[in-house]
Amino acid sequence: MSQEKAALALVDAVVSGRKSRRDFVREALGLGLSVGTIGMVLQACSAEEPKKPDAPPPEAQKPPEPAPEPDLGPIEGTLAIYNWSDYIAEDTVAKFEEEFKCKVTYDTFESNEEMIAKVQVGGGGYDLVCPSGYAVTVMKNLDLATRLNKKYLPNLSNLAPMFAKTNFDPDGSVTVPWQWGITGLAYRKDKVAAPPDSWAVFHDAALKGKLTQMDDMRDAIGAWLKFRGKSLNSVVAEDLAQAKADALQAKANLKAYISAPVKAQLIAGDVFVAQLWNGDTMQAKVENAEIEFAIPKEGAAIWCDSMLIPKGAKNIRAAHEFLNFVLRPEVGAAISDFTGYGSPNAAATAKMANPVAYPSDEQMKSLEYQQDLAEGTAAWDTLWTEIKSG
Ligand code: N2P
Repeated sequence: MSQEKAALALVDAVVSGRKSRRDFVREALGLGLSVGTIGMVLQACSAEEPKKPDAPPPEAQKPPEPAPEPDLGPIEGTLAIYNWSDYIAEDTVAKFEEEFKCKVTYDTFESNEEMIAKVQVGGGGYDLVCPSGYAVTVMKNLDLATRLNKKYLPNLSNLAPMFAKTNFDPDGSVTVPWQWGITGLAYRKDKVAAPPDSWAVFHDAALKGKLTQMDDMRDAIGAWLKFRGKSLNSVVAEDLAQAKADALQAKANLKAYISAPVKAQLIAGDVFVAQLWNGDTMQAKVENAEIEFAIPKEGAAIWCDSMLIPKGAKNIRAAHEFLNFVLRPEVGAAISDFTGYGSPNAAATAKMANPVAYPSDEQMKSLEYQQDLAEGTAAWDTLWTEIKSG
């Protein structure tokens, strides 16, 4: 059978219910279908599920009783965590290992796409990963998320109300918020004539070779959409074409597309202005007081990253214990003190000397949450490939 026929047969099997969503994802990946396409098919399946003819009218239906969560066994001896780099206090893992007698392996990634690609193929055997909001939606659609057992998470009550219910996981059934932040501009105030206040700084040829944008599709393209007053979640063809033109014009001035590791170059003075997240900028500022952070006047991305137990995780009890541990006020405060990001944990925030204040209503007007691009993902993937190779 040709690749195309095999793909069509596979889609037919999942649509008609002959194949489980999980088997579909595994086989579709084997056939080389992109994450975006797989997500689209699964979404379409849920949207098209036929109504049973004998089902009572919706108003007569009671909400389904959630099945009681089975008890988790005793804590396992190991726990595998996959998180963004520089995103935890230096002693968090050691303290957990000592108290719970559980050995932690801790790997890091630099983008949601990198993390999802690895988890999809079962790589790493991770028990906890940390997707951004839009990536939680992607992982849910790919059936990659494990339902949490809240009996083991009493410290969830420490979350600030706005993080206890997020738009990507409204009942908190698969995520525990980790940190929230903003993607803006990190700059060396001693190296630029005036503080940058616009994404247009990357079009300034006078700074050629001293500029970097993030090696992250959502952040790099999103900035150019905001620059033109568009949504950073836009999938409109003309918006994307303009973003491509703006991105390529900027690329001529860029030293590199680089994310968290740019901190060293800012500290050394090899880079003057970098697109970067607020917390990583604050970490760099600890090393060099000339580093500042600005939110461009056209607006920027705000996001909340959350911990999630991927399907296939082996150490479920240990994962729950770790989540409940980091929800303790003092542990959460130590994490945000190190990362420089905002804590979704109200009890932790109350313990911090200099917590990141949640943006005011006025500031929120120019900030926008990243959302799953759904059927627009493929166009963004192509655009990003064209920009990077252009
Ligand atoms: C970690 C920053 C991760 C934030 N260095 C990305 N949402």
